[in-house]
Amino acid sequence: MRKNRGIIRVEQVDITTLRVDAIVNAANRALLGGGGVDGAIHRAGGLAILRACEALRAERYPDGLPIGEAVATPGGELPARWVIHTVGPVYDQDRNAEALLAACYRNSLHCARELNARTVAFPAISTGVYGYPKGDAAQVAVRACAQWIGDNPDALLGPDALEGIILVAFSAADAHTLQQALDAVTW
Ligand code: AR6
Repeated sequence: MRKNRGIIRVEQVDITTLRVDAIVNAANRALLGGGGVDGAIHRAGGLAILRACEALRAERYPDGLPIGEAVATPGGELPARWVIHTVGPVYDQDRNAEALLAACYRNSLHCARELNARTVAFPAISTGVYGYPKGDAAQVAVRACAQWIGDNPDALLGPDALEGIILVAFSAADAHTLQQALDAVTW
């Protein structure tokens, strides 16, 4: 398992600038944009993302995307090919916030594999408007990704093998928090 450690890494960057196969969006259940990283992704990706989200709402999620689930749209004008939209828990409102946050990471990675994405980048889901404490959220993120890799060894094989999971920090302090969690995880 040790050789798999390098797959997960931390980068301090604006996620909308990343030239990866898929970036994950910390969306809301309506899937129609918002503030924070969601707003930044829709602004940079253009109307193609919004139109795809509207179609998903109409055809698959009339009541909104459930918390913890994930669904993909094209990346529009972003350098990333795909955007995987997931909805994190509101920390002091949703019961089982930890399990729901872990499900966001797990289901987004499943979605990335269905797209044959080799590189996928996550923002720190729920740690902004939704109020999840950053240190706790970093631990959940790192553990969920490490566990997913352990549970899905086939994802690391073949021509479309998963090569990188980037945990994106928007500030130096957030990068430090994520790196500490990554260094501490045992797998
Ligand atoms: N690149 C990377 N990370 C970013 C960027 C960026 N461009 N912008 C913000 N972050 P938030 P949530 C970080 O609030 O807590 C929206 O209105 C930010 O520093 O975007 O899941 C949605 O529509 C923070 O660490 O997402 C929902 O209604 C992290 O992204 C709601 O907010 C997540 O902060 C979702 O709230």
